Amino acid sequence: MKKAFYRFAAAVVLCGVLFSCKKAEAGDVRNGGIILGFSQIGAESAWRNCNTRSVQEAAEQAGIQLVFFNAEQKQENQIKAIRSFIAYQVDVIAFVPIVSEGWENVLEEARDAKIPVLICDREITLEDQSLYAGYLGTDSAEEGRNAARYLVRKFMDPPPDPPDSSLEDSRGSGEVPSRTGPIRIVELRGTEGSSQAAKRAGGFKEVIGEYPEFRIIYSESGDFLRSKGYELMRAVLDEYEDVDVVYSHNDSMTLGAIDAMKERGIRPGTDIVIVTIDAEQAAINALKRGEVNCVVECNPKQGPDIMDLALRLARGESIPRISYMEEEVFTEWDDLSTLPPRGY
Ligand code: GYE
Repeated sequence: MKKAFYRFAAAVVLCGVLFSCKKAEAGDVRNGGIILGFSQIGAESAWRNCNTRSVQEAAEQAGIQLVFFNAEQKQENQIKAIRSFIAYQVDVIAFVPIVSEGWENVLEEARDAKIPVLICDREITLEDQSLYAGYLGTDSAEEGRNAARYLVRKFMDPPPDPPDSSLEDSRGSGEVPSRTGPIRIVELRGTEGSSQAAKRAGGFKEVIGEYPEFRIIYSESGDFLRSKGYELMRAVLDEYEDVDVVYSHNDSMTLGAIDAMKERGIRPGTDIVIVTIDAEQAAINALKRGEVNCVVECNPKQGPDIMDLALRLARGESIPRISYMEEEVFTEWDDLSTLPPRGY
């Protein structure tokens, strides 16, 4: 009963927020005076929190009235939020689809209300592609390919040991763990049904599948959560004697997996090679300590680009169908001393 009351209260607050915002006059569009409805999926990782901050700060910078709704990892909450944005007739709707499927009906309602929609971060699967104006985010398939390319280099063609022995002290020896038989890979996948999980797995397999020496012995979803990364890694270490590699779809799960390894006296980054995606500060710090071997960047700082695209849509301009963020790959062989703070 209490929960229902709190949910109702939250809805009342949300409506209050929506109706307290003054509907911008069309003439305000030129100086950014538009109203943008933004549905965020939650706060599941440091990456997500940085993504949220980037959107909120960029909206303020651009003078855009932001109606922001956190869906707490539930698609139905995102659909409710989008319907609220339509009811209030915001100028533009932007959202991060927590999963790829199940958006047709609400996007048809947005189209009927003549409100343009921008898809952010995660991708969406639709028969009628005209239901949204464009996508801004990261190339998850390429992130998966880059993770695999690192492993190919690590196990097939490792660079010579660094001439500066101090580098070895500060990080993993760079040694390739001795083993017999296939290179056994454990994959910690992201949220089931999300485009990131599907594309990071697909891109990875596309490259690693070219090399019979590699074998994925275990692949489960940790839902991008540190706690689940820890649980899955404990289960893996109970079940499998020899794990050579952990490929994790995000740093939060990687940090949980490292906790589980350390509990068993396993040296992350040395006994088990670790490749992770996001490039949170904690993962870069682990890379510097030699506890992680490769960090593939997934750039969360999408706010300024989202606002630019939203303003163009509000002016009735067309936008690119796909816009990707710039991203890098950091490995144990790189000089990380000049890397600026990650900010997440
Ligand atoms: O990798 C993860 C977050 O959608 C790219 O979602 C994002 C992913 C990111 O939970 O940390």
